[in-house]
Amino acid sequence: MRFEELLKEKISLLPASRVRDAMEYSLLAGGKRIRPNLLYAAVRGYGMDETIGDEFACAIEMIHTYSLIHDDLPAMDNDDLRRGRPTCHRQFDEATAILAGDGLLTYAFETASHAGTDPAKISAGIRLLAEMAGPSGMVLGQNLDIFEEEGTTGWEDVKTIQKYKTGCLLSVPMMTACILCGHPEDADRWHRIGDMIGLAFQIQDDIMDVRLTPEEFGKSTSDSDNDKVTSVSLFGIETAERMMNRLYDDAIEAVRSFGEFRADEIIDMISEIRCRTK
Ligand code: GRG
Repeated sequence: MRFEELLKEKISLLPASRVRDAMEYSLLAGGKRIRPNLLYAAVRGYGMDETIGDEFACAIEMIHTYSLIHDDLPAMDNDDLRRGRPTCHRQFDEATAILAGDGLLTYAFETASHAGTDPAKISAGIRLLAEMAGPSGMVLGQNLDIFEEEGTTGWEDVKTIQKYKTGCLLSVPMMTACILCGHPEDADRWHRIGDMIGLAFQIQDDIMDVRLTPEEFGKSTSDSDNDKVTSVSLFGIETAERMMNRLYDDAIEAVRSFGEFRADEIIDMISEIRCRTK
């Protein structure tokens, strides 16, 4: 609730325009807010007040939303449904959707730069966010997914794509939290944990893509329609489910073995993500 208000407030600071309306339409469309919630849970796990993560939590959700808007475009997945509503380019038009994605991406960094903490931490957080979202991270994953797809035949290829496309943005909340809380030495461990959660999350997406209708899923179930190579197409649903459970178990075990960190809340969150139905 507080986070929804925070996002609304950030958008309200922008001048009124069609692109602002489109940014707001997609950002406030009721996403699950997994990434900001992971960031807040990690900040609290370090014993700090969650509000120190506000600007970065908003920034990460803006970047996530931009990636969904652009992924849905005709030049990419050409999807009609997202977060249970028409995709941004269907609701507005293609040019506006491109601008809304661009606007969210750039505004994310502006927002993060306003975090009320030590400038060295802000700069490290911004650098991390750019690395994880950009051409060494999520953008690379999307590139591999779109252009290497014909050569993608095996699980190792699929895992590499998902590590970048999904894992990076699921690692960044905990990595950012450890930077903001003064524990940058934990970043690599969180990265490995985020990768496990990202792969488990993607396998779960693959399973839901074949099990659910677009209405139940809240987005187009396009992977199975497009004959994409996924965990389910390679191994079948039962094996994919076992792999997913193993990854979530391993991620929980890795969080539990953190020394000074209060792990309960992050573990509860991972368990909630594991039980998600959309
Ligand atoms: C366009 C650079 C660029 C990247 C796109 C996010 C992405 C990369 C593609 C979307 C397709 C996809 C299935 C990605 C992997 C799983 C994923 C990120 C699902 C959506 O995340 P949720 O379930 O969504 O957290 P909500 O709507 O709840 O925020």
